[in-house]
Amino acid sequence: MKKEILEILKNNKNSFISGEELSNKLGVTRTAIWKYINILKEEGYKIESISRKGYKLVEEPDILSREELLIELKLSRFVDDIYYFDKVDSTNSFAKKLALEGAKEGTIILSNEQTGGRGRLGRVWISPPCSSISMSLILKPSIRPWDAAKITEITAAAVAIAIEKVTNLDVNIKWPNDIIIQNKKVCGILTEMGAELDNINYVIVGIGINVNIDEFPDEIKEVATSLKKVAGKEISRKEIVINIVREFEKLYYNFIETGSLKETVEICKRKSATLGKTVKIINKSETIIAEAVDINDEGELLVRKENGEIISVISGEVSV
Ligand code: BT5
Repeated sequence: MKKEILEILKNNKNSFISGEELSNKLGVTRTAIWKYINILKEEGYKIESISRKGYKLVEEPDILSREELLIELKLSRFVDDIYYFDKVDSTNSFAKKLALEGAKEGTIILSNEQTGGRGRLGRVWISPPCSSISMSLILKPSIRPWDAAKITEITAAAVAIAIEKVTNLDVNIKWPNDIIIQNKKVCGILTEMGAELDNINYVIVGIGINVNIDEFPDEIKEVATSLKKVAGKEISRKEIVINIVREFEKLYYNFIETGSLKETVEICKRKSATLGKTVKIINKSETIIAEAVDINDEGELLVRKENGEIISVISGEVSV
């Protein structure tokens, strides 16, 4: 009911709608309407109420509620359902649990705060309350397990474009999973999957973004930045999330339906912070120093080794 009331208020933003009209439209009492209006006000929505005129939405807070996002993304082809938590250990861990219980592709999990946010290889991802985005997408693509790395690139391209659209900042992608601005990390992506030998059961894409963080802990303050720090002003988390989903679904369905990564690769190349640099590739068995020369149509990084040989890298640790 809260979602329906909010949707009507948003559609009539800055004009009054009477309690009677709301109660007729939604088939509930005016007291019930009043109760939900008060809940919305407590959440930060500025709603004017004048007797005989009704209610008018004047200002919306930057909150990532399920209702708010479902309304904004109702035309999305991708979104099936949205879970929103105030606090969770890790949205990726929660998404995995849901995926195993049968959640559909297009289920999105968001949390205002993570207490056990994870990076790759068991590393810690710091996601403080109110100022970061922690989100995970559940995907159930019919692709081969070795193609799952492409999902990371699709996500990186989508996040880069979404951040640029909302902030106008110049964003770069550090292959394969970091989004950086002015050489500092603003977003990390963690792709995990449940698969059999030749069949994927689910893919979870986790996205962590530093949006309005003012200060970072000592361990990461040299390497991390936030959108607010670079833009010099608060950035709407809601706008970023909405734009990520919109950009992601374009690139994702394009890949799923045509098998082509063309658009994603084009974005990853254009925004690359890796190409042309000397990189260190750390695999389980060896460390290679090489020059990053290209990203091929499959999204693999092509590097030239010191002996001139060019090899492709599918995923792994790459440091510039
Ligand atoms: C990543 O790992 O960059 C993937 C981060 C994915 C986080 C999302 S949040 C939603 C979802 N749920 C989760 O539990 N995780 C995902 P990696 O490339 O391994 O980088 C981790 C390293 O980045 C750490 O070892 C720190 O050095 C650094 N780091 C940690 N928190 C950071 C932050 N907030 N901003 C920038 N760097 C950070």
